[in-house]
Amino acid sequence: MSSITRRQFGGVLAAGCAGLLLGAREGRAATTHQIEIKSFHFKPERLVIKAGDTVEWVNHDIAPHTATADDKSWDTKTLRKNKSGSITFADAGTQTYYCKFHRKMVGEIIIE
Ligand SMILES: [Cu+2]
Repeated sequence: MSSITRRQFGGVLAAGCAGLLLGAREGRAATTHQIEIKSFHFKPERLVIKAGDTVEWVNHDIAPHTATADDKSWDTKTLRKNKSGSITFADAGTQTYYCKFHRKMVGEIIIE
């Protein structure tokens, strides 16, 4: 599936079948990883994924939260209680992020 473009990839993800998609890079199945937001923490705070994988944040707190890249390159926008937001990471690297409402809430995603 190396010919698939990032835009097409994102479009298909939006259709809700992320778990069945092939990774853009290696022809393997892309995975969706879940990070729970509980008690003003991202759980896990540090997550290792593969390029092409998706991360879904689910907010279990009453307070609204976000997962916002330190470099502002991506943002789940505001997640209210029991809402979730997903970001797909196409490129290898390290992404650090925080919650816009609670600056002490931080997390890290390592994309291999
Ligand atoms: Cu927050």
